[in-house]
Amino acid sequence: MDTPDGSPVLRIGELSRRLGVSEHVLRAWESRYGLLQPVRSAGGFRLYSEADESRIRRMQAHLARGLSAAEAARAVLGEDNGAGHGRAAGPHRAAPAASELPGALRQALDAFDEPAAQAALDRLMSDLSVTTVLRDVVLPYLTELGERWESGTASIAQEHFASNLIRGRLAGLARGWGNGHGPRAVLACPPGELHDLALMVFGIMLNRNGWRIDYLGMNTPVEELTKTVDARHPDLVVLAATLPENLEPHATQLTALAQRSQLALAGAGATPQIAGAVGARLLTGDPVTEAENIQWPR
Ligand code: B12
Repeated sequence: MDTPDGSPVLRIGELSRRLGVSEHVLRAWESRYGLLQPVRSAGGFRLYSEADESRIRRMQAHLARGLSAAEAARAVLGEDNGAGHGRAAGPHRAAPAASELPGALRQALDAFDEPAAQAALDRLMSDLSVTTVLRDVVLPYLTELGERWESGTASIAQEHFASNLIRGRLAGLARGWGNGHGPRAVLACPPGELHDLALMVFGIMLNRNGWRIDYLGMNTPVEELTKTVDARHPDLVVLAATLPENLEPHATQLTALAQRSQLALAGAGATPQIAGAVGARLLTGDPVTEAENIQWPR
């Protein structure tokens, strides 16, 4: 079968095999960025054209050059429009202002301009989904901030100002995450660990998938975590650490904890060695993706 412009059509499985991109990711790029524009078969299946395949190949090339997913998608759609492929702006089209907003956010945060930073975040939140803002703007921004801090191009004050402002916004998104009837997750950082922003992002996304969150946050004594697990009977416990030295001294207690509840370790400090030693699952991906991949208990 052919599309109206005469190009051959593919089912999603075939497209996925040709491109080496999972069906899950292809669907996400379709719904999030409008990169795929399938036609429907008589039986209602989505059918993809060579133009769709070309857009995904260009998306892959942009990602390989280091663009974020949102930037890469915008570049691909911009190329199509520039080349006269002119597609109508649909509901999935990335908002034009969105790609400039991360720059505006960075500038505002660097200048200690709280109202401008909040306004940039407000606009990002209204133009894009929470998932996209967290995964494609907030997390990359934090990583870049750390690199600038390390290289001396961002001061400690700028880093503190920015991370506190972002933490406030995350706390807003987290509000009510203990409500509901879904499975329960206890989230904490081990003693000495103050990096909890990624853990908050993980909790926000997990809650959006129906989980209830008991958030203990940074610097939690392992005995307290264990008591909480005994009292709350969570379906999952996630401990996040950026620094391995904050997990290693607690291996014995964590081994006992992993026998009481499903335990997962995450963050740069969670090594395969420590996870293997204590019998915990290791979450190696970013917090948004890992939260999307956590299955509900049966
Ligand atoms: C904000 C920040 C702080 C804030 C934290 C505020 C808060 N409430 O979290 C404050 C000011 C407290 C802080 C303090 C310090 N920090 Co700091 N900090 C950062 C910064 C800029 C962002 C951290 C962050 O949230 N990143 C976002 C996450 C998503 O990125 P990531 O950590 O790379 O995580 C990846 C994965 O590991 C995974 N992941 C991480 N956590 C989790 C959790 C879950 C559940 C999942 C699924 C996945 C996951 O997702 C990411 C991939 O997408 C980073 C820079 C950076 N590169 O991250 C430095 C950074 C982490 N800090 C660093 C350092 C050195 C420190 C200090 C030791 C500085 C000092 N001398 O005092 C202290 C230590 C504090 C402590 N005892 O914990 C170093 C760590 C280097 C190292 N590995 O040894 C970094 C990398 C900066 C740098 N480039 O040097 N910091």
